[in-house]
Amino acid sequence: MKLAMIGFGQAGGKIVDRFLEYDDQTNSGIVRAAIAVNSAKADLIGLDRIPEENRVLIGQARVKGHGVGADNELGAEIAEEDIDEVQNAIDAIPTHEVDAFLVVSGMGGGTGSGGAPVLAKHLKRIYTIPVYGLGVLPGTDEGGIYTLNAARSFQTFVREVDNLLVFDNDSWRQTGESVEGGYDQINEEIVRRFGVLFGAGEVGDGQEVAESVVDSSEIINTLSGGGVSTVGYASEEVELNTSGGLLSRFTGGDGGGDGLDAANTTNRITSLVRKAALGRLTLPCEIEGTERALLVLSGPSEYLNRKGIERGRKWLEEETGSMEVRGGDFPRNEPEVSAAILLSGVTNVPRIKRLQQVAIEAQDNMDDIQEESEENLEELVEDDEDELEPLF
Ligand SMILES: Nc1nc2c(ncn2[C@@H]2O[C@H](COP(=O)(O)OP(=O)(O)OP(=O)(O)O)[C@@H](O)[C@H]2O)c(=O)[nH]1
Ligand SMILES: [Mg+2]
Repeated sequence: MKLAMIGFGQAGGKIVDRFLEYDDQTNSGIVRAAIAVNSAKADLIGLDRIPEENRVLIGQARVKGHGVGADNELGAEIAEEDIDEVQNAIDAIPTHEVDAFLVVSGMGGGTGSGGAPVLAKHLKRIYTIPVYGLGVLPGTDEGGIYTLNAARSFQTFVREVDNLLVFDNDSWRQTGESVEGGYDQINEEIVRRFGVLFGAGEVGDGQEVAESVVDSSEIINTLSGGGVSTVGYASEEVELNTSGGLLSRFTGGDGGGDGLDAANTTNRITSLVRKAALGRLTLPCEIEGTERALLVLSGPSEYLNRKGIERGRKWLEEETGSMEVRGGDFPRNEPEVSAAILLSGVTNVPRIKRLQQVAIEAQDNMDDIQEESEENLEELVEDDEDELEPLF
C-alpha cells in the first residue's frame, strides 16, 4: 500500500529516511511521500533522503532550532502552534494517491513524543484515509524522564491514531551494546518488518500476481478497530530459480503439487509462521487474545503455496483465539522465504503495564523532589533573611 510517511523528531526522521532507502533498494513503492518535522535544525540537516522542501522546522520562535530537550509538553505545544507549517508541507504531496498516513516517532524524547499525537489528531480531523502511528519505545536504561515521556505519549498517541504499531528499543538492544550504538541495525529491523507488511499490498509492475496475493484493503481491515499492533518475522534462505522454470517443473508448476517438494514447501512455511509468531516481536506480548492478525508469506513464487499459508493461518487462529486472521502471499524474487505476521489489537502486553507503573513512580518521585526542592530553597533563603535585604 502507498503511504505518506511523516517522521516526527529525530528518531522519526531517521526511520522515515531509512524507509526511503528500503524503497529504493527493493522497489517496494510504499513511500509515496516523506516528510520530516523537528524542532532541532541539526537533525533535519542530518537526513539523507527526505527532500529538503519536505523538512519542516517547528518551534523556531520558542527554541531557536535547538530541540526541546526531552520536554514533551513543550513538544506538543510547538506542534500545535506550528501545525500550519506542517500542513503546508502535506498540501504539497499527492494525498489523493495515498492509502494511509504513517506518523513515525520515538516516544521517549520531547519533539516527537509530544508532537506526533498532536499531528495525528490534526490529520484525522482533515483526511478520511486512515492515520497510523509507528511509535518507538525507549530502552529502560535511558532513564526516568524517557520512560515518563513514553508512557504519556503512548497513552495519547494510541487514542489519536487508527492503529499504533509499536517497536520496543528495549527488547532489540544487542547484549553488551548501548542502544545508541545499535540504532542503525535496529532501524534496519524496523524498516524490514514494516516494509514487508506494507509492501505486500503493493504489487509493482513486472511482479507476478499470486493466487492469494495480499491486498492493501486487507492490511487496512486488519488495522481497523484500533489498538496496539506488533509484528513478528522469520525468514529462511532458499535457492533462487534463475534458470526459468526448471524448479517449478519439478514441483508441479506452482509448488502446490503432491510431490515431496510440495511437502517441503508447506513445512517450510508452517515452521516459519511458528518462528515468526513465537520469536521476538517488535513489541513483546502474549499473542493469545490478539483481536486480528495478518500473515504475509513472501519469497519466490515457487516456494509459496496455498496449503502452507492456509495451515499457517489456521495455526495462528488457534494460537491467538482470533476469528479474524487473514493470510496471503507476496511474491518477490529474492533468495529467501519469509513470514511476517501483523498482530493487531494485542491485549496482553506486560511491557506496557510495566512502562505505565514505572512512569507513575517516576512522576511521584519527581513531584516529591519538586516539593522537597521548594522546601529546601525556602529554608535556604529563610536562613539568610534576617541578615540580607532583597535587591527588589
Ligand atoms: N529505533 C530508534 N530509536 C531511536 C533513534 N534515535 C532515538 N531513538 C529513540 O527515540 C527516543 C526519542 O529520541 P529523539 O527522537 O531523538 O527525540 P526528539 O523527538 O528529537 O525530541 P528532542 O530531542 O527531545 O527534541 C529516544 O529516547 C530513543 O529511545 C533511532 O535512530 N532509532
Ligand atoms: Mg532531538
